[in-house]
Amino acid sequence: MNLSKETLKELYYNMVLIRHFEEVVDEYAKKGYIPGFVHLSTGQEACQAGVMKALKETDYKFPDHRSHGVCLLAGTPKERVLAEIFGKKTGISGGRGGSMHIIDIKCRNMGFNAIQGANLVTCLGTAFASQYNNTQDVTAVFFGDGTMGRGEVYEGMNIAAKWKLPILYVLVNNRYAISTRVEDVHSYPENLSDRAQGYCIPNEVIDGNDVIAVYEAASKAVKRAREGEGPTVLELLTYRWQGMFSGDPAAYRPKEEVEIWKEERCPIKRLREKLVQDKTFTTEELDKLNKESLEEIQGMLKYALESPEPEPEEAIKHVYVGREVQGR
Ligand SMILES: Cc1ncc(C[n+]2csc(CCOP(=O)(O)OP(=O)(O)O)c2C)c(N)n1
Ligand SMILES: [Mg+2]
Repeated sequence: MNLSKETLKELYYNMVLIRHFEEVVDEYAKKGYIPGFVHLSTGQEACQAGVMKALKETDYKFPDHRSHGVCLLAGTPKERVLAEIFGKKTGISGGRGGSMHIIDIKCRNMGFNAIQGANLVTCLGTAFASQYNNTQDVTAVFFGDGTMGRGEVYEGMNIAAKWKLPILYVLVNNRYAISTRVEDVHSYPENLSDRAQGYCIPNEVIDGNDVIAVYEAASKAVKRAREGEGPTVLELLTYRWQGMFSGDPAAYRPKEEVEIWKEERCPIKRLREKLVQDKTFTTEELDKLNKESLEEIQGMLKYALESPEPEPEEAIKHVYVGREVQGR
């Protein structure tokens, strides 16, 4: 695939945007501004930016717990994504969802429900609706290597394969599930996605830190799904730089391992070097994009900090209760 300068620029910009966004979220979580757990995707930017570029706004997105980048690129006003993480009234879920439940049905970001693997079952609904209504929209679902051990994954894949549903499975294999290494829990850890072949679903294992490779593979799988050829599993090999959550010291990982991924395999550094080497962009032009992304994030931060807290009575809105309790 010959990528245009505009596409490469967008891929680069979106990766630096996600990187700086996560840095701000980490900083404010540690300062105590953000309620609840925060799972950061620093180091995994190519997976999110590459896949999202292959989708259109009407495609359904099922993020997981580590998907701020997906929510940021789904078409939602970005400041409302950060405001949601801050639990503010102006957040896209009214501050009720927080980091893990950023939902925007208008942009077809279907949110995450916190049960690992459940999104691989609920995503059958939107995929079936697209097929039934012949809309050619695709459903993309994100999940991790640890989640690959959950039963729902296989229940979902069986139906998706049988009905040839338009699903893009994005298996983000970052080598760890909390503190557990892939090798320690999976009986066949080499290519986790090979299991999909048992359901006649094709899979591809991709360097998840190469945004161009991710974008190209996702585009191919999305095209396949749109044309009625059914689901594909993309396994993206990557690494999370941070611990399981903001504040986790991650002492279970060898220091040298983290250093290799940071220094030698950074997805942003990698694209940057390629773009300069190919003379697509100069370092000054890329620095300017970096600066622009920081400015955009400062705008989001100002909005989130200045936004009001939700009113206490808002807490019981959208909560299902029985008739007699409601009538009280
Ligand atoms: C059914 C279920 N079991 C356990 C948890 C707690 N939990 C949250 S994230 C996580 C690890 C997920 O690992 P992985 O799928 O590799 O994703 P990563 O955190 O590496 O992005 C666990 C066990 C959960 N949310 N749901
Ligand atoms: Mg993992």
